[in-house]
Amino acid sequence: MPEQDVAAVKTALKSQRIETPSWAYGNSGTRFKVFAQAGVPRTVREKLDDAARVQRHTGVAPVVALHIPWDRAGADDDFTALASYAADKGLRLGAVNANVFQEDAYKLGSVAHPDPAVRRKALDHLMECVDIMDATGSRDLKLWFADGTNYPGQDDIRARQDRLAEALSAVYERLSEKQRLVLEYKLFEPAFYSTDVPDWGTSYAHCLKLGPKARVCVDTGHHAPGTNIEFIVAFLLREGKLGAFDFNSRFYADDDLMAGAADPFQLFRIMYEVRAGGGLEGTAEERAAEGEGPGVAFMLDQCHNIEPKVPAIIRSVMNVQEATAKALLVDREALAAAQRAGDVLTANGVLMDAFNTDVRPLLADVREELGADRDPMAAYAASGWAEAIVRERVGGEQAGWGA
Ligand code: AOS
Ligand code: ZN
Ligand code: ZN
Repeated sequence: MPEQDVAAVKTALKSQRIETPSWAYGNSGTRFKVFAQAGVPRTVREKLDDAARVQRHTGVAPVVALHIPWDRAGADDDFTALASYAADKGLRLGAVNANVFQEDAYKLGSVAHPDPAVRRKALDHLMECVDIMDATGSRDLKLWFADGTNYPGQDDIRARQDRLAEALSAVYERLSEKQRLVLEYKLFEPAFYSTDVPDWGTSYAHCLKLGPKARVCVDTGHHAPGTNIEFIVAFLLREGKLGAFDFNSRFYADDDLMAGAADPFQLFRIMYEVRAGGGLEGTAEERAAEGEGPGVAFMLDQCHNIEPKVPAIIRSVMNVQEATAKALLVDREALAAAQRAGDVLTANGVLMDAFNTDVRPLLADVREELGADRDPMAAYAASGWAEAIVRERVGGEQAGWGA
């Protein structure tokens, strides 16, 4: 590869920002059991301390997504102070994830609930999340609704869409010009008959009506098996409606395993479509700048139930980077020529050549140039952090998935 091309690939890799989820640092589990790990954060600040380690070793993960109420900032809920704490650690606070699924009131849904009092309660929480975004400087409000029904006839599917649209529109109006909402879809679970935002088309249709500050969030674990996620990505980017990823791996349903662990080839195909759609262009600042800008947020949304959490997150960041590097190595000119010529095998070969390239040495150079570690996993293991947190973090328990 010519030297100037290598330089361009490195520049793109250095400007990528991978956002880690605060909840991945805490205890989580399956519906059967939460296996508590020693040394997990007891406070949101300790989650940021762990995130700072991930950033120190990788150099591309300086953003941390929050979850409200799991990440209450403290007795006084001072999110401005939390943002400065993050800044002192070389981090910034990212997407604010709302939670309208963990209270008894939400048994039959939140913003689509048949009872207006429950809808009001849910909307109040979403508005509070925007207040928090004002304090933290976060751009994105991430909305995932557990709303749906378990039985045919349980509720009116069309009326639920009307209620959902009403809430979304109220939240949209509350956003500043620099803020966005990203609407996540999920095929099923916890609802098993109908889900109110089950797929990208539903999310897209709502976002289109809302306006330019509303985008779709693609969680890679939220589709039927066999779904071509890269097609969804290509389509949404083309329409200017791809807002964010929740990266994770799945073998069966919403497994929330480490990104790139189950199917690195799929992650590569997704990242190739991101690249082809212009999602890797510009500087990190340009992409993070404003509500109506082009920025796609590369977030992780995963739970580390049996593996140690900080290195699992480091591994996930590296896996996303590897897929990105391979996507950037695709020889677009050769690919376009083969496609024009209808040369199926050559076109496929161009993609496979990039996928089969060992990008680890390139990424080691990128990290070194960023002042991070060539081998983040080894550097973390040698750092003593894992032992220190077990020694120091005694007592206390942070709320989180299943905890
Ligand atoms: C739930 O299945 C979704 O993936 C959510 O994005 C996510 O896990 C949640 O927002 C964390 O609160
Ligand atoms: Zn998600
Ligand atoms: Zn999920």
